[in-house]
Amino acid sequence: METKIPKLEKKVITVAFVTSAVHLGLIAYAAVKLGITVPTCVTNVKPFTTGAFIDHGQKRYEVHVLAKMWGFEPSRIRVPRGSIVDFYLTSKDVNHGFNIDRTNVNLMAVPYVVNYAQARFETPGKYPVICHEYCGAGHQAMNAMVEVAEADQPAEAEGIEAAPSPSIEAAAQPPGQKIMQTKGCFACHSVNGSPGVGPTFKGVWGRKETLSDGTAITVDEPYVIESIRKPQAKVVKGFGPVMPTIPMTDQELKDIIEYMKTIK
Ligand code: HEC
Ligand SMILES: [Cu+2]
Repeated sequence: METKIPKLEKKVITVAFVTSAVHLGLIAYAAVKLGITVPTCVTNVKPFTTGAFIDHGQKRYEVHVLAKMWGFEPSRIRVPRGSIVDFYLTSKDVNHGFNIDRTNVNLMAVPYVVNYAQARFETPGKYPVICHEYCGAGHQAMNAMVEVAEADQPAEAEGIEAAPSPSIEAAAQPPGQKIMQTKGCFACHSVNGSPGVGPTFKGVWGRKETLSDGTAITVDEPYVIESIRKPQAKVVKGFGPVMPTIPMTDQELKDIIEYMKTIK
């Protein structure tokens, strides 16, 4: 027996086909004729920590925009008219927005994620960039500028901070200091001589210390190791036996000792 499709159902099927065909047609039209691209989260670009402006020649530019509280890196770029600019966007801290006036570029800057959009700039003029995602006290002042110049003017970018070289960064914060920060040691120990729950680490290395039982010791490696592994074994006079036993690997202990030697 033949099954007959009811008339109404045929209508519904036709309408559904026609609407989706129109929909797909419009998407194709927007992409091909209007040059609208969908913002994309790219996974083949590693999140970066500084802004960059790269001239690929032939009016093709690549901009790495780093959004941060409360500004953009670069804060201003200038490209000649007719340029095609690839914007890669990430955030250094919290979520920010990135909207370039009079373009289709409207992205979110998300930490650890790189988003991408492309813009073609045909008309000379200023294209203000704003953060359109509330990001804290300085949000309303968070902006940048894209300037489109006449074709014969050179491209340039401003406001890109030089990346601290790894060696300078490492010198600025020794591993031991980092460990003490993450383990919460500085909650009780200062490094500038100011009093705290525990003795200050300023000048701690080689310091003569009197313990609660009256014996005198010198702060050296075995004593520091014992102080950290068994905080209550020797208690410095004038302080309570309140230091917690904080788990620590041998390497972490070593790094801490190296750092403590340097706190003068
Ligand atoms: C809750 C507070 C507290 C925290 C957190 C703490 N300490 Fe202490 N620490 C003390 C107190 C109080 C003393 C002094 C009494 C004693 O010797 O136990 C002390 C003593 C020491 C001493 C001996 C210092 C001297 O002058 O003789 C060392 C070394 C030390 N702590 C290292 C650390 C390290 C490293 C950490 C982090 C992993 C840490 N402490 C975290 C309270 C703390
Ligand atoms: Cu904002």
